[in-house]
Amino acid sequence: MKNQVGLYFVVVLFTASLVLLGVNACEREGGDGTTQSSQRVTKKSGKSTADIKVSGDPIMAELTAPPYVPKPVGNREAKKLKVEMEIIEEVGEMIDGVEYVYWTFGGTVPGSFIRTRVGDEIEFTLQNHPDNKLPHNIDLHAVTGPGGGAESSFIAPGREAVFSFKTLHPGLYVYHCATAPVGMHIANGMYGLILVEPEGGLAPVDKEYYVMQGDFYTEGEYGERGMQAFSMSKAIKEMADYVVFNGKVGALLGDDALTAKVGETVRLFLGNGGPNLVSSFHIIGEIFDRVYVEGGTSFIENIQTTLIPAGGAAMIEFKVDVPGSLILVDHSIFRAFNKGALGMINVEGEENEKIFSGQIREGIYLPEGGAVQEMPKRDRGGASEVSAKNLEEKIKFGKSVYMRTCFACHQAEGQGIPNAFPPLAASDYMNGDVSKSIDAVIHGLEGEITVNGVKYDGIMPSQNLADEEVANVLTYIYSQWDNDGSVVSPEMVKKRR
Ligand code: HEC
Ligand SMILES: [Cu+2]
Repeated sequence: MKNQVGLYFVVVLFTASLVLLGVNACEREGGDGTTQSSQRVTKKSGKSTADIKVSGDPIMAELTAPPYVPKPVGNREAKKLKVEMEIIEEVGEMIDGVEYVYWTFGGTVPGSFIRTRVGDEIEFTLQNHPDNKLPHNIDLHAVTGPGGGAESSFIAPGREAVFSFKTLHPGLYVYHCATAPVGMHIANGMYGLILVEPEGGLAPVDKEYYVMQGDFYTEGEYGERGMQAFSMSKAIKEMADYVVFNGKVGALLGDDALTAKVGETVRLFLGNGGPNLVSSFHIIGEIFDRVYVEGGTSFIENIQTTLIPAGGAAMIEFKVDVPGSLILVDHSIFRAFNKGALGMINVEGEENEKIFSGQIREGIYLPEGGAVQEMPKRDRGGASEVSAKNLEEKIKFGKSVYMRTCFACHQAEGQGIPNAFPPLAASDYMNGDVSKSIDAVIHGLEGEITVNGVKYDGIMPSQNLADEEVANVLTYIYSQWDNDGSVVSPEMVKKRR
């Protein structure tokens, strides 16, 4: 926090120059914004969207925290819509055991979802909580006007600013803080989405969700415990430690996974806050029926992976046809399995063999040959991990190792994946013999094994973990999912090396 005093002056200076630049660049260009163009004319009436009249009393906008979105706009007339949003700087968890100071719009990353329709007149009140340390503002990409509202909304802690704008273009837009250093405010979580529905609303679907990707830069490596400060140097080099959906690792996993039923249509409002990385958004096990490219009004069909630029958005729609887990990833795939860009949609319902048969034939495909592979050595730069003081801490630390190393194969509840990865939940293989479990982790495991009466013939790579990490992760697993509660010590692990 010490350098934030100096930072404050930099912020003020930068913002002042931004204001100047903004005015120079945008002054008078577009005039009152009523210029006719095909995009700005409503389909129904052929009128310029700037001329749409608002009717009735002003209404308060419903704002929602991710992954939820407000009720659809539907058929309603254009209105005066009041949006009230509070900026909150708060400590949150990036992944179990790793704390981070997030700067947020509305207390969440991404910030509250705003839902409007074209022609609405929005009266935006931005409040900067008195306990915050820094001034902030908001630049909404849905705004036609200088800085997207940034200059009009620049406020110190304990103050509020009110400005208004009319939504001229339907689409899905990013909003973000634009206070200098802009990159840092965005890197700390200051972004969200605002949807401007076309006249008459979007077509109805069964489920709608709000998912936004972001990259984070911490002083410590991925998973290094404790309070982690923002790293400006890594951010400048674009070396992200975390790439996540909805602000943290696992925000859309386990109990927080999204849900749908077979036969339902799903619409995802996707955004990418950046600050740096472009997302190759993909869902393992699904093809997008429609993608509203870059959040605009035209769509393309039958898409596998869609690019979402930093500071951009996309709207995707698909029908879920078979039950199972669909996996949301950034298909720049190390981000998914090593930096956190992983989410899940659990689909419930009847199997449909015509669409997906499950397994017909089992065989092993080993492109790299049959040898057990080693995970690359992790260099912690000499930094030593904090040791667990008691059983509770062992389990807590163990869970964090599990979520970053074992989870991708053995799954969140240790249930494994049929025919590929054996379960660790109620595993008779594990509960029979602690040393066999230790061996599997430190030496890897291959060849046919039987777990709870089912044969597996896969390869588990040896995991490059310290003795204490192995002890903790196994103690965690033994404490969960109907396992026998064995406690594994670093000494026991050392003996098996
Ligand atoms: C890349 C995928 C992968 C990862 C990551 C992985 N495993 Fe495994 N694991 C496997 C496979 C495959 C087997 C079965 C090997 C065989 O068939 O011989 C297995 C087997 C096991 C077994 C014995 C069988 C059972 O179900 O009880 C244990 C215990 C185990 N893994 C623990 C772990 C732990 C702990 C971690 C994390 C530190 C981990 N694994 C990470 C793929 C993985
Ligand atoms: Cu800010």
